[in-house]
Amino acid sequence: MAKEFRNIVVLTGAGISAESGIKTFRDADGLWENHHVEDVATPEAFQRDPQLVHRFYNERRAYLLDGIEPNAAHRALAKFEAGHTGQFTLVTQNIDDLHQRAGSRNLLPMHGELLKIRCKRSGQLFDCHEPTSPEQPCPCCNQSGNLRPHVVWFGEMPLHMDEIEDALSQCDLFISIGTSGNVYPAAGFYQMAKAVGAHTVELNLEPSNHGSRFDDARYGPATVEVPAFLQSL
Ligand code: BJW
Repeated sequence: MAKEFRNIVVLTGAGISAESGIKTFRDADGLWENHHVEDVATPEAFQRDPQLVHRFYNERRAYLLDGIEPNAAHRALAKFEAGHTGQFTLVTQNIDDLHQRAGSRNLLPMHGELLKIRCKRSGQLFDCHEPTSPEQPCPCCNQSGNLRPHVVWFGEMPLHMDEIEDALSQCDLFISIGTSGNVYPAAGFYQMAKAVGAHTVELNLEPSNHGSRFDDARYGPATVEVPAFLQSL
C-alpha cells in the first residue's frame, strides 16, 4: 500500500478470537453458548436470575483460562503496534484477554473484561480468576449481591467512549476485524472514521452488515488476513 498512515484505529470483534477456540456470538443457530443473548447479557437478566448470569460468565472464564491462547492475528497487531511510530489505538469488543496477552499496549476493551468483577455500588474493580456467585460478599462493602461481571450489557454505556471518539476523530486509517456490525455504537465507528476522511478497511470471514461501505475489504480467516494486511502497510 503506497500511502503511509500515521493515526490508526483498529476495532476487533469475536471473529479475531474464533481461531483461538472462542465461539463467536451470532452463530447459525442464533444461540450463544446455548443461551439467548437477552437471557444473559442485559441488566434485567442479571436482576431476574443472577445465579444463571454468574454461572454463564464462570463457564466462559474457566474456559478462557483452560489453555486458550492468542493466535497469529492477535500477535500481528501487537507486533505492528510495537513498530509503529504514529498513534495506534486498538478498540476491542471482546472481553477475553487475548490482546493483552499478545502484548497490545494501547488497548481499549469497550465491552469490559471477563477477568474482572465490579462492585455495583462503588464501581471498584477486582481481578477475578475464580467462579463468582450472588452469595459472595464484596471485598469493598462486605455485602452479598453487589458483585457483578465487569462487562457491558445491552442498554449499558460502553467503556472508554471519550478516548475512542478522540482516536476516531484523528485517525487516517480504520480497520475493522472479525465483527458482524450488529451491535452499536461499535458498528457505527467506521462512519465516524469516514467522516474525518480516514481510509476504512474490513477484514472478516465474510462481508459484515456494512461490508460494502468500507473502502477496502479482505475476506478470510483472521489468522491469515490480519498478518497479511498489516504486512502490506
Ligand atoms: C471471523 C472468523 C475468523 C468468524 N476470522 N472473522 C437500534 C439501533 C441502534 C442501536 C440500538 C438499537 N436498539 C438497541 C440499540 C443499542 C444496543 C444495540 O446495538 N443493539 C443491537 C442488537 C441493535 N447497544 C447497546 O445497548 C450498547 N450500549 C449503548 O448503545 O449505549 C448507549 C450509547 C449511545 C450512544 C453512544 C454510546 C452508547 C451496549 C452493547 C453491549 C454489547 N454487549 C455484548 C456482550 C458483552 C459481554 C459478553 O461478552 O458477555 O458484546 S453483546 C455481544 O455482541 C458482545 C460483542 O462484543 C458484541 C459484538 O459481537 P461481534 O464481536 O460482532 O461478534 P459476532 O458473533 O456478531 O460476529 C463475529 C464475526 O466474526 C462474524 O462476522 C463472522 O463472520 C466473523 N468471523 N470467524 C475472521 N476466523
